[in-house]
Amino acid sequence: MCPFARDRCSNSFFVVPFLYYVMEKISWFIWNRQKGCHIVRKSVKRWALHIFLMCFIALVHLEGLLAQGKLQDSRVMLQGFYWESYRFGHQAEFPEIVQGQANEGRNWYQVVKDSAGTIRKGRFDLIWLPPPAKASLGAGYDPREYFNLNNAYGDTLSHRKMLEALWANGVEPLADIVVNHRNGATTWTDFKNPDWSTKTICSDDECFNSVNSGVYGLADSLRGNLEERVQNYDASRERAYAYGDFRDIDHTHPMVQKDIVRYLLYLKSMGYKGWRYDMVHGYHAKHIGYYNKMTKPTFSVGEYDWDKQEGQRGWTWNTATETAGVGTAHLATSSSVFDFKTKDALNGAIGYNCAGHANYDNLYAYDNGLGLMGDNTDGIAWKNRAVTFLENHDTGWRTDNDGKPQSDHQHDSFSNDWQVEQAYAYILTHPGVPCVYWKHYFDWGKDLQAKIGALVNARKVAGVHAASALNTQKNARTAGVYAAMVEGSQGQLYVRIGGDDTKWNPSMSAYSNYREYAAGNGWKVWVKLNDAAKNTKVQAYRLNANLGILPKIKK
Ligand SMILES: [Ca+2]
Ligand SMILES: [Ca+2]
Repeated sequence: MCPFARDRCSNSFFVVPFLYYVMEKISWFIWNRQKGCHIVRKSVKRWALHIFLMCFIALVHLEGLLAQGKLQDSRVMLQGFYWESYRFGHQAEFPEIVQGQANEGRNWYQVVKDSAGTIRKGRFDLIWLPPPAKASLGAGYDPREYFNLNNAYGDTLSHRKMLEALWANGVEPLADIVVNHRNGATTWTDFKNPDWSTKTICSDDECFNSVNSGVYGLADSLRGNLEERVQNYDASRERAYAYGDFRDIDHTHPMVQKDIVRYLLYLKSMGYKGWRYDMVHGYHAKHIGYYNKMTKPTFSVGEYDWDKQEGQRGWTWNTATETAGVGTAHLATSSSVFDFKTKDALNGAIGYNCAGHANYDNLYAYDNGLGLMGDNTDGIAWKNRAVTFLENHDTGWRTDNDGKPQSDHQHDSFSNDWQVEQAYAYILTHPGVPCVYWKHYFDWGKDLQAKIGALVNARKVAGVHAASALNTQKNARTAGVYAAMVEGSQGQLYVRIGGDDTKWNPSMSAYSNYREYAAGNGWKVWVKLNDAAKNTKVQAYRLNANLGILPKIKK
């Protein structure tokens, strides 16, 4: 779709002034050669201006087409926080982040800012950051003021400085957009900044049926519409999800739509490039299409109901900002969605739920991958829009404010040994856009950090992307391990999970001229590049360039 590589497109605002500069120089050259010929200089100057304007319009249009990220996306994401991150810097309330871990005083935005160089070296392209709006002292999923970016993770200044550091290190920041629901400023429904009336609350919200809410039994005329019908894309539910903890927002209300677009544009001016939408089963997919069309994120991903893969497909399809495409092409302007099923399948095969006995045979499934990234329903390559991951802030071990584990979060989905290594060896070599969890990369030891880094490097060197073709290896299956050849744009990547080289290595499937790129506890990855000269040694993929200068903050 885009005639340029992504990096060049995203730098168009530098390319265009450069073209103008070149034309200016040419006009100077002509003027100097024909001294005094102001007519020639003027005419060349006019042409330069015309070309400048044409390029500007064309490139702005291309930026728009790139919204949500192109198909065959080759970017890799990092989740830039975990459940306890908001406690950083709040020493009075949280002397310890968790039991035994002192609260050193830096707020979370400072922690991320200080880590920006390491994120770049890990070759991450995208970072999903926590909800940016003012909320209660917690993880931020009860937004109170959208136009106040001073929150539990840090004040507005440290917020901005973190985004600057990420741009300087070539990492695109994604904001966590919580707009299914809102919290009042002081009561259930007194929305401030922006100020919204009860008419923006879905009429079936719990507040209208709760005697202590202050709006119990409020007249229908003062409420919003019912939660929208979504059966056309998710047969498992009649209407969008209503969240019991906070006020469900009516996205059909014009003021809501207008203010959400304003909020997203404000975040863009702050330095965010894209969106991670929270709880998107809570309102109709078409609103995501509208918000994305109006704000042109470079990447968009939604958290749809975890075990509803059919609903995830339907939601993704209905978020498209342009609906002209047929089949997989329709997804070109769609949002991505988190692939919870792949996480669950890996957990059952090589994670906590396998009870210490890996079942590599389960990784073969239907020989097309797992979960949404292995889904080809209706002949569509859904993997293009699947964001794979192993853990997030809502899953695995996590604690209450007293630092003790929550009752339903007593263990991680993958332990810090062969389990997490082998699971990353899977998602970082397979289709989908992989998302690495902060704790795994930064807090689980230098050895795991280096292994994740080597896997990301191998993926990028081979040119593996979200839609890469997957070729599972039958001889490895017979030997009791998992192996696959994944087709990248620059060559072939081979991965074995389980056992050792005697069980499977690429030569056993008659592959040759490959080189080992990464290895760990019961897994190995090799790459063979199309450019044979590059197979003489392990290649290091280039590090991302600076993203430029941040825009002015505009509310
Ligand atoms: Ca509610
Ligand atoms: Ca809702």
